[in-house]
Amino acid sequence: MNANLPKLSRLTRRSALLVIDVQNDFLPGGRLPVPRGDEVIPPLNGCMERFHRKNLPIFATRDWHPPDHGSFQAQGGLWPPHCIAGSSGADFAEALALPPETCIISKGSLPEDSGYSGFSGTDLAARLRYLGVRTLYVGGLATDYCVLNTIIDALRLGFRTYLLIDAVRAVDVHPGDGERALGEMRRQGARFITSDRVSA
Ligand code: VGL
Ligand code: ZN
Repeated sequence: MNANLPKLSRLTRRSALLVIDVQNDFLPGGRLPVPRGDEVIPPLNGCMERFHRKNLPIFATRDWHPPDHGSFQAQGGLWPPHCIAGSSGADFAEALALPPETCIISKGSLPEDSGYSGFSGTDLAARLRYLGVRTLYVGGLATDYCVLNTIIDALRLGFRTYLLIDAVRAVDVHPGDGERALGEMRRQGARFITSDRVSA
């Protein structure tokens, strides 16, 4: 895998950062905790500082579910209730240093839409195109759900897409889900990079 790691990726006018679902309910102590989910915050803060300094766009997605969302166990779904729109569990993590200009993308707001992809039912693709973005850097939670689905859609839409490998963590409902998701993203054309190699 190391052989495939680019040495450095230099930011250009056409780069954007995508921070996926770094919300209280996905952190340790939350309602759908991702193991060590809090560890994505320091590398993402470092990236946000570099993007912000260069005036490059930063998008933060958030899971934003109605109380009767179809992915919840009471509706026959997989998950305990989480990220209910407007609840403190749906707030971004306190330690996440989102610059004020961050564009917030809410998803999963309709009961029947899983909301796993930041592109599903949102204007994210249109906003990126409007800004002339060609290259995406993606980190956040969780590797095997929202990061996976967002990256697959980004690749299908034609974005050059980097996964920030030190800035993602998996739910791992079944052991190995996170690793399988990494394999799938790589097969679809995602490039892997550690956040410290994304250079201003
Ligand atoms: C997510 C499970 C349910 C995620 C969202 O953000 O990866 N996972 N809803
Ligand atoms: Zn959800």
